[in-house]
Amino acid sequence: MKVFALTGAGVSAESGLGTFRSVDGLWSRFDPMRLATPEGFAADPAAVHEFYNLRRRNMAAAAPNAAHFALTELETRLEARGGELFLCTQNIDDLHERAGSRRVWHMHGEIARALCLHCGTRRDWRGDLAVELACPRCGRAGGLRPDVVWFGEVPYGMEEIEAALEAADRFVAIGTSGSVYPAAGFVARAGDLGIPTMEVNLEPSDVAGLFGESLYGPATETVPALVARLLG
Ligand code: BV8
Repeated sequence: MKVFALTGAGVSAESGLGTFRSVDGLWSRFDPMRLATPEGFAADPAAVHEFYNLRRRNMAAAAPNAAHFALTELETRLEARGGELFLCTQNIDDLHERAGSRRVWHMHGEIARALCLHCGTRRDWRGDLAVELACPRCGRAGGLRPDVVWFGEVPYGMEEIEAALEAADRFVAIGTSGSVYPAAGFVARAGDLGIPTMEVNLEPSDVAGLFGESLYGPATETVPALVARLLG
């Protein structure tokens, strides 16, 4: 069986990382158009670096939770049966990897990587970023940014994601509000392909009506239950 799992901030919520659209969420306290767009970075790179430096430190201090570990077990057990888990995450944290997931598709990039706008180099970067830092590759300062996909930028790996959707036997969305595209459109694509779909979330998302099934509750309870059900 091939499972396509799309995860969002809700899968990391119980690890203590903030979500975006909850009442006290990130976008209620910080303006995404000022801090998560290329224009915002060009206008005030120091403010953007401060925003991501805080989140990168929070991520380093956080630990994976039972939902992350359950998805690692699903990956291992499906592969043992000749199946596959395509784990596509909107999250920029590394909690799936730290829980042992081996193939994680970060369609919105990774906060622990940096991109140099001068030379295009991408590399792991776990410390703070700052305007005055020079790129280790080209030596120029002022061009390092978090290697994440901002609003108005093209998500990573859309061709591979489409191929994985077409090959999937199941589509599951976990911990996402279904409010940002193209990720929020994946369930509609799965429906067009005739793939059974399930929403696993704390509450109905913006696209809840497009799912064939749903399982509501905290991810640390619902995701292990989902995995047990998928593995029969
Ligand atoms: C694109 C990375 C073209 C950075 C993010 C006008 C101008 C420009 C663009 C647009 C426009 N109108 C529309 C667009 C497109 C735009 C968009 O969708 N805008 C929205 C606002 C309408 N999209 C883009 O710009 C994208 N690019 O369109 O390029 C293109 C497209 C296709 C092909 C070629 C070209 C790029 C968008 C990426 C932005 N980057 N993140 C960073 O992290 O700082 S977005 C960010 O928010 C996430 O990555 C995620 O994608 C999105 C939603 O977040 P969620 O993960 O869903 O989190 P949220 O808080 O919203 O929800 C959490 C859920 O968990 C809730 O439902 C909650 O109930 C649940 N939950 C909470 N606790 C728990 C729980 N569930 C279980 N257990 C719990 N304990």
